[in-house]
Amino acid sequence: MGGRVHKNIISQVQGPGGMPVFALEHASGYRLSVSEHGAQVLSWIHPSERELLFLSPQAVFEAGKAIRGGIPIVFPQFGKGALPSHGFARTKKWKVVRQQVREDGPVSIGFRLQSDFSTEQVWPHQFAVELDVELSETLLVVLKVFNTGSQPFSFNSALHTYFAVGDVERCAVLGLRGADFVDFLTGRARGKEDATELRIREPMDRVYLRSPECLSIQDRDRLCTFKITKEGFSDTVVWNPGASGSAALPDLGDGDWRTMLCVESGNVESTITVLPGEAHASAQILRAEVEE
Ligand code: TA6
Repeated sequence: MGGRVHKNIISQVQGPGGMPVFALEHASGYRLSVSEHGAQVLSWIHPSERELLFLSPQAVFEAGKAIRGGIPIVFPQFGKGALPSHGFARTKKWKVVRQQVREDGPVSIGFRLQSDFSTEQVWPHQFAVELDVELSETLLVVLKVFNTGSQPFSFNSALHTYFAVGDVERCAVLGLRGADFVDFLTGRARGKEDATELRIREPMDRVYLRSPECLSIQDRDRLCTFKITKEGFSDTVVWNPGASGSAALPDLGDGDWRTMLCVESGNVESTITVLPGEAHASAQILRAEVEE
């Protein structure tokens, strides 16, 4: 008697806080949910029913607030600055503009956020951002930024991906050896990564500059390897707050830092400039190799 038969479907459900959430299911058995709020992937589930993304049990689901976990969209600012941390895209309500469910092939959904009076008050540019999420045996996320105004503008962006891990101190990030980095925990001191396997044994908050397009995360606790391939994102952020850092995050429970690791494809130090009428696209593909 085989397991449950999976079909390619998209259904809309009411998520936490009453937020519209779209549930995607692929014939491979991979499942995913993404909220209209922030166009944020909240969950990505392996056919073995294992959750692959971390979503904080203390996450807040309220208009105007950021959800702690999944894949927050960072735009148009990375980190702290003139705008709220990581920009306004992840706290805005996006619009579903595309849904595609073919008999075979990926299942995909597309969201759009465009400038309005409220965004132009804080960021005086006319833009549209589109996010496409495509589920198959991999998870493809594409971020497109359109300049719909008459003046060039520059932005930073990232897919702030929270990977679910068994124990972050038993994980390693591979592929960063030789990359220059900026360490946000030591006053933006610069260094060069010399580890073939980057281990996370203390709080870490680094941006690796011009990082390789292909990286992997080995979770030796849950026997899972994540393969990350990025395009149009020049940098990679590696972040884990540790016990000390998570104490300052009310939406991250004690000890939960141990079961998450952020490896983020982004344009963090490199700023992207888009001319009027033009667009910039960037993408990441995630693949999970789970030892059953
Ligand atoms: O991506 C790393 C980082 O910039 C850290 O410095 C930390 O602030 C993290 O993002 C979370 O930021 P948030 O605004 O979501 O609390």
